[in-house]
Formats: sequence, structure tokens, C-alpha cells
Amino acid sequence: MKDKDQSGLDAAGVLHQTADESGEKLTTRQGVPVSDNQNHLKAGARGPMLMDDFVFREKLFHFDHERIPERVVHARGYGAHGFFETLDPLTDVTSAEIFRKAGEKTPVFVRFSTVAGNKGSMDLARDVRGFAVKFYTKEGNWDLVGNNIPVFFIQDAIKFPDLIHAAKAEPDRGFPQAQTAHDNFWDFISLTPESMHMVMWIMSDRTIPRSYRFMEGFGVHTFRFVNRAGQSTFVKFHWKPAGGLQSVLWNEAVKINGADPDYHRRDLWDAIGAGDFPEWHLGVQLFDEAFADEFEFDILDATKIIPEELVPVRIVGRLVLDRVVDNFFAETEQVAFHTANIVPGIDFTDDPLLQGRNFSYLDTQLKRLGSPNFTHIPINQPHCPVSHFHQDGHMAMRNPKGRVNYEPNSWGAEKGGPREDPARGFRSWPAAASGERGRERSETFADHYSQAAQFYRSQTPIEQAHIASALVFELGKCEREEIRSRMVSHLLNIDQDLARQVADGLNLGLPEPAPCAREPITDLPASPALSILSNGPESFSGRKLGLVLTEGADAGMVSGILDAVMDAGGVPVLICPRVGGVTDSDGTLRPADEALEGAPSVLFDAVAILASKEGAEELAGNPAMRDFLADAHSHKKFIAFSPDASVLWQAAGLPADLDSGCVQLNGTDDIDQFVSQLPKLRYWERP
Ligand code: HDE
Repeated sequence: MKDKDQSGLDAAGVLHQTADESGEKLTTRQGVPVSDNQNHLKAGARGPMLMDDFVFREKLFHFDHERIPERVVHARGYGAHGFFETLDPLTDVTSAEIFRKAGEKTPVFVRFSTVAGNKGSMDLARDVRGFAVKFYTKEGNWDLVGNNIPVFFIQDAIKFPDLIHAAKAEPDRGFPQAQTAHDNFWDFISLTPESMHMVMWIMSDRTIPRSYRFMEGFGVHTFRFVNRAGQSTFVKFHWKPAGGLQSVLWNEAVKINGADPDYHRRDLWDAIGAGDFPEWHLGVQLFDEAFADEFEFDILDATKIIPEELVPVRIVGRLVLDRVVDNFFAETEQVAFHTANIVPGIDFTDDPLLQGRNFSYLDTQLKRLGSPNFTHIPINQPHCPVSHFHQDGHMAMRNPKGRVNYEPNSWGAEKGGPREDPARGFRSWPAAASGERGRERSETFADHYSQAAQFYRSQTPIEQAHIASALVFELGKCEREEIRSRMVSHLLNIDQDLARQVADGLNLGLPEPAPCAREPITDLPASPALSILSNGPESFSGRKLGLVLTEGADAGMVSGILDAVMDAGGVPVLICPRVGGVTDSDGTLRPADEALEGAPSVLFDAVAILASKEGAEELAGNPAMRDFLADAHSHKKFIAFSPDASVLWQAAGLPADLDSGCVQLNGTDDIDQFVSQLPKLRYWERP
């Protein structure tokens, strides 16, 4: 990029141009042109360094300080820009500007993350995903700092450091990285019955999403809306992905982490780059004090949901991500979310988790970003006017102008600086607060199993089986048997069958059920909204087909399948034995997107293999191809193949009799038959 104005001088000869780090000439940070960026200043070509090499010292000094502390949780994340569009105004329940007018668009920045792993950990760890949204509204920044799971492990924020210590790497050995499959985590959890509902969610496929684009988000806590008349309504926030829900299988997750540790961030980057903008609907569950009083659970308890079947989710807007970051550090790393960033019309409740979060986020930003002036960093700056009397501090980019830096003052409206706005300034909802001071947990928080059981009952049998095997896997990694057994004692209060399966898988006898602080409610109705498989996509849109091609592949079939998949909204990825590509039967060069070795089938939602006779024989001898097919088959993917490619079945050790999820392409009708099945994503009937 060129300097905008080489001189930067105005008519009076005053320099106004600020450094924008985008000139053509290499300079120091002081703007001094650099003559040689390859060699430091020496006394003779083979001599010692000279101390007056300020160019070298400044360069190394800055490099030495490049790292800032990573987030203590949610360190690994990826962000993008976009907008929120109000579809259904909410003026009846909130005065928030953002919900005032249909069609109103508000800029947003969203950061998705895993929780436990460090910044360099892999994307497909079994973990909760953060779903943090910063709305740059006309009345200040509103941050909805949510997760992809609507409940949490603990009920009181004072337990958070213990939970996170237990989940992260064990302190003596510094591992395991980004996984909960170890003694410390399950020790803590098995001693914390309030976690049991969350345990069902984290052992489900919710924690191994196929893409950020295909997962839900939740504000988790009950918040408050306040309207212009000063009336309050409780609200829970939901993000619903337009592309439907989708997760990977555990065996895929393990392999994807090796094949592409950046699977989720690459997916977001690619989708936005291709103009296939990820989209979610914002839904709200609205309810009043009367509902709160009659609901079986406490609406302030973040380990509970309010089933959608009980309080429907009203869709009020849409979120579209349409721009990737220009600079990962400047935006994704430096963005600072805070639950206490709320705007007039939105307020907190006394949820004891939310109350604690309201302290933690500001505190952690100071440590991480190094100065209370992190609101001056562009990604954190509100897009509306900001005027106050805060001043100074490290890295202050802007200070109040003029003589007056206090309030009240008598300098008059013009010179005296900003004034309070009693009409529209933020006012806390005047909730009555009383009670004796004490460290207590409300009795209304005491039921830890009913909703865990409801969640389990709401899953399809396939999903229930995944929960059981995830528990067996995770607990199987615990060295101490009493921890495994203590967990099974909790499962007995959730579902007898599940407990038995897990005990069996762990080769354990059944323990006594854990004591219950309150007798569970056993007849809560199943909630279909909680299942991923019941809420999948309606089309193949945004999904990937891995298409393996060999030299001499049938040109008509290649074009036919590419067209059909793209018509279905899918993204075909051409995979060839070598990266340069192949020439099809018509002599057309088909450049490869990926070489076979680098594109295992776990990276795709469905696969197809179009091979000539010779090509198929060569593929049959390639271990990467045999794994490709065997994995696609065992992961229950839809598979299409040209007749010559049928030799691969035997090479991959697969049964000769094919189910209808495996389609031999003899003609274009077969392509249609194959593509029409793709929205189902997996052929679950395959054993
Ligand atoms: Fe957080 N959490 N959290 N959390 N959280 C942080 O703030 C904390 C909780 C969530 O992409 C930290 O800036 C406490 C629930 C997300 O930058 C920290 C408690 C939910 C992100 C913090 C919770 C979340 C964070 C670390 C228990 C879902 C990443 C870095 C009361 C509703 C935001 C930072 C991003 C990050 C504290 C529990 C979501 C330490 C004390 C529940 C998405 O302040």
C-alpha cells in the first residue's frame, strides 16, 4: 500500500499524518528509513556487534515483546466481522436501540473458541465452544458472551478457578493438553453433583461440532429486558444456525486434529472468503415473574434450561458474518469481551455465576492487554461517540481535550465537557435486594439430576450411544478406579441404562447411587430441540464433497457430479494422487485442490471416487486411499464411485455387498440418487 500523502503537511506546514505502517519504504518505528535489513552493524565483516545499531536493537526489542498473555480460558479462538439485522422489533419489552426497528443493521465482531486448550491447541478437542458476540450499537457496546451449550458446570462463580484448574493440564506434568479425559477433571466433576446436567451435554456430540457455522449459541444466564415504561421481562438468548446442526464423530475428531488442527478456523475463513456467509438467527425466550415462580427450577440457576417447548424461542434477528479479520492479533486476540458491557434496555439478574463473571472479565482484560486503555484498541472501540473524564494510563491514545477533567464543573456546556443524561442514561432495574449476608446456596438450586435425565431422554438412540461411549472413553483415561465408580454412582440418578452401559464399558460393578440433595423429577417430557440429529440441515449447503480423481477419469461423470453438488449448495474439493491434478478422459486438466496424502476423508461430509481402470489399480496400492475409503465407510458417509473404482472396496477391506449409502455411478441418474441423499449427511443405518 502507498503512503496516502507523502508529505502529510497542511497549508500551514504542520504535519498531520499519523503513522499507518503501510508505506513502501522500510523504516524503523520512529520512521527512519532502513538501508539494510539483512545484516547488523559490525566492526568489520567478521567482527562484533556495535552498540549503536539502533535498528537492530529496536527490531529485536519489539520482537521480544510480541507475545501477550493468552486468555486463561478460551485461549484458542477465531473471529470474524459481520452484522446483526433486526427482523422483529422488541420495543414492547426492551428500550435497547438495537431492537427498535426492523431492518436496522448493527456491526458485530464474533469470536468462537474452545475453553481448555492453549492458544496452539487443536480445534477439534472435545470441549465447550465459546460464542462471544460484540454488538457495536448506537448506545454503546453490548457483549453477549455465550457458549454453544446452554448450561454450565457450576452454580456459583467462586468455583470457576477450581473447575478450570481441574480441566486444564495437570500442574505437575503439564499435560494432557486440551482434554478433559484425565483424573483431575473427573475427580472434581464427580465431587460436584451440580455439574451433572452439563456432563450430559459435554459428553454429547455438541462438543465436537463439524463447524462453528453449524452449532447453536446460548447466552446461558437469564437476563432482563427493560422497556421505555420501565417494565422488566426475563430473557434467555439463543443463536440458531441457518445451516442446521452438525457434529463429527469422535473417531473423526481424533483424526481431523492430526490432519488439520485448524479445521474450524479454516472452515470459517474459507466459507466467508467464498461468499458463503455463515448465518444465525437470534431467538429470545421471554417470560415474567409469574412463570419464574411456577417453573420447577430456579431461573437464576445456570445449570438449568427452560425447554423451548415450554417457552418458545421468538426469532428477532439474524447475524451474518461477512468479513474475515485483516490481522489475527489486532482483532481476534485483542478483542475484549465483558459480560458487564450492556446497554440501556438490557440488564443483569442475580444469577450467581453472572454476578461473578461481571467482575472477572474486566479484571482479566487488564492483565492480558496491559492497560485500562484497551478500549482505545480499534476492535474494542465503540462505534458511537464516547465522552468521559477518564484519562492517562499506559498507551492512552486519546485524552479529554481542554482544561476540565472533572465533573461537576461550572465551565458551562461548551467548555465543561460531557454531562449526565437522566433520560436515556443506563439505569439499573430497581430490583429489591434484601437478606442476611452469608455464603449460601439457595435450596431452589438443589436438583442436580432431573434435567440431566431430560437431556439424555431427548436424544435419539444414536446420540445416546455416543454419550455412553464418550463417558467410557473419558473415564477409561482416569487412573483411579474410585473416580470412575463415583461418576457411575451419579449416572445411576440420571439413567439406569446409561449407568449400566458405562459400568460395563469400564468393567466395573454397579456402585450405590450418589445421594441426592433433592429427589429428582422423573417425568419431565423429552425436548426434541435438544437433539442435534433432529435439528440437522435441510440441504447439503455449505458442506464439502471430497472428490478423488485419477488420470483418465470419465469427463462426463466428473462434470456431472461437480454440477450436481454445486447445485445442491455443496463445495466440491478435487483430490488427486499428486497435487498438480489429472487429465480426464476428454483431455481436460483438472487441477487438484488437495493431494490425496493431505486430504483424508475425515475432512469431508461425503466422498466420491472417479477413477479409470488403471487409475483405480494404482489407487488400490495406495495406503492413503485405502484409509480414505475405509474411514468414509466406517464414519457412515455417503460414497459414490465409478464402476472401475469398485476394486478399491476389497483393497480397503470392506464388505462386497453395498448398502444404499454407497452408490455406483453408472449414469447420471445415479448421480442424482447420490446427491439427493446428501442432506442426511450420514447413512446411519450402516453398522
Ligand atoms: Fe467465561 N471467562 N467465565 N464463561 N468466557 C473468560 O475472559 C469466567 C462462563 C466465555 O472470545 C475470561 O477475556 C468466570 C460462562 C467466553 O474472548 C474470564 C466464569 C460462559 C469467553 C472468564 C465464566 C462463558 C470467556 C478469560 C464463571 C458462557 C471467551 C478471557 C462464573 C455463558 C471470550 C477473557 C473471548 C472468557 C471468566 C463462565 C463464556 C477469565 C469467572 C458460563 C465465550 O474472564
